[in-house]
Amino acid sequence: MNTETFNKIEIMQGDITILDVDAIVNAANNSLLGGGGVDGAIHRAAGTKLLDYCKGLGGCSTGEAVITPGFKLKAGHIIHTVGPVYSGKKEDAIQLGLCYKNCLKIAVENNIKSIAFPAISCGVYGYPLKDACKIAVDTTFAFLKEEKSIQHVVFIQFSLDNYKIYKDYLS
Ligand code: AR6
Repeated sequence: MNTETFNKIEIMQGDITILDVDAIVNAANNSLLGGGGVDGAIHRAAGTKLLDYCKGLGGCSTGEAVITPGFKLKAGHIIHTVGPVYSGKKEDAIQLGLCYKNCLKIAVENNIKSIAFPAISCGVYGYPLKDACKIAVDTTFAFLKEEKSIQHVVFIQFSLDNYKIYKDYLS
């Protein structure tokens, strides 16, 4: 597995579902009832109790986040957020920034010290990875500057190309 550390921030290449962190983030949809991509992988790895639990949540708006137990995952929690479907408009960036910020806020509220993010919106939802990477990293750095309780943030990329984009930006 490729990995590199920049202070509290670590970038990795691999599968988010196997990470041993306090919380992993799911790039979900508004229904929270599962889907493809990282959402599908997380539901498969966490087991069917996750879907049962999500059915009781009543969905999630774009840019917001909700927390559930991790069930069968090593991670104790899953923070589900819904990224924007990329449209090329200014609001995309605002909503994507809110996803990162709201996940980090929920993490603090739940005493989570380590959290891993996939590239929210960068699969089915079509967000260009370079732009999304900048938003993810800048929003997280700004948050960590103000809020000291989170010790470790992982940005995990499935593909080597995406990993390199994060590595270049952080370097
Ligand atoms: N570990 C880490 N990253 C992953 C994994 C994994 N196991 N699997 C995929 N990725 P996507 P979105 C990467 O499409 O664009 C779902 O159907 C993937 O390569 O999962 O926010 C939901 O239900 C990509 O870089 O999420 C929604 O309907 C990134 O995760 C919709 O897709 C995000 O890709 C959300 O679309």
